Amino acid sequence: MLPDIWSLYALMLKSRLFEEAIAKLWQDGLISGEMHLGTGEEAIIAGVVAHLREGDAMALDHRGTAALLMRGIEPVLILRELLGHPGGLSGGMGGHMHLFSKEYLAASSGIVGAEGPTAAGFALSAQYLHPGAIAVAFFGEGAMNQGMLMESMNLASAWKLPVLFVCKDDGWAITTQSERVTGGDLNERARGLGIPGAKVDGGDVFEVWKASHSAIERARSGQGPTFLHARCVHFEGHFLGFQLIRILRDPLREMPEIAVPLTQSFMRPGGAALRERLAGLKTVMAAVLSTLRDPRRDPNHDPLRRARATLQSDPARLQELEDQLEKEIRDVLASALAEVPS
Ligand SMILES: Cc1ncc(C[n+]2csc(CCOP(=O)(O)OP(=O)(O)O)c2C)c(N)n1
Repeated sequence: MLPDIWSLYALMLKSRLFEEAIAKLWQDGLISGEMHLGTGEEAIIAGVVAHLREGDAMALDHRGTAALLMRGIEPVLILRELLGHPGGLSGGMGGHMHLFSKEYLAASSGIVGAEGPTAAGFALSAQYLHPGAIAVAFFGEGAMNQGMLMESMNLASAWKLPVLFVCKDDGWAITTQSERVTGGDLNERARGLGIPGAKVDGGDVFEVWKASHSAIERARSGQGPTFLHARCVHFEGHFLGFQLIRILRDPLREMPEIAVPLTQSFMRPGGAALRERLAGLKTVMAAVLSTLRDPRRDPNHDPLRRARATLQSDPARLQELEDQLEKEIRDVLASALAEVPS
């Protein structure tokens, strides 16, 4: 079986356009609070979600919007939710981190690692009540250091639960570089629990599609869980307005904001010894300089760009698809905003 390249690209592009619209609403102040987008994860989500069918479940993290949209949930319901409208997916009370759909058996949570128990619970119920159905857990690599995810993977293995554990690894947990706080190799860790693992390029939707195809077939046929480790890049950093990303994009504007308070605290009389101050300064400068080689600066990591390159042989069809999806998202936006009091 081969993937349908056009429909995978359509899923990814729709999600990107939708999240770009969300970013604009957030920047305009219409969405309050933090906003974690999944831009950069589209190939992972599309490559997995394309295999789901009725009765399958999804447990999502704080970047759940793309998966819900790709699964088929009405985008207007999601937007209304983010806008705090009572007609939203969770009655306007959940916001972007607490999105639920009973119809599609999907639940998101802002508690890092909670995707593990949620997916294992869905899968346990499927094993008894709907054999052949499966559950997917999407989480970041930071969640791999959370106990409850490990406990769920252990039980999923022991009970041969039909789960696909998908680790979307961008290398960062907010401002912590995950390699500094992670022991060993994540696939080895899964294997230690008796779960076979695969490493894939999370920017390549076809690779993700192929790996998740066999993992999901394995789960459907009662052979138990699989762990998929997919590297990706979060182009917006941890959340919208993330300072390191602002520095990457506009260093001349952002640097004075850092340099002035940094100089003031360095020069302040009293307090830490000069040696300690210099060490602190060195750490901050190293963080800023590391942004020069940051993969988030490189558009070649963009999964959409990579998928699009494979479709260039039919430019007319590509244009038609892109125009149609842009119109669809414009209409969604207009319809959600029409109900928001100005
Ligand atoms: C149990 C728990 N601990 C800490 C946090 C605070 N927190 C929110 S997001 C995040 C980083 C998660 O990193 P990762 O799992 O790699 O996901 P990413 O944000 O990179 O997609 C942390 C520590 C939380 N929400 N829940």
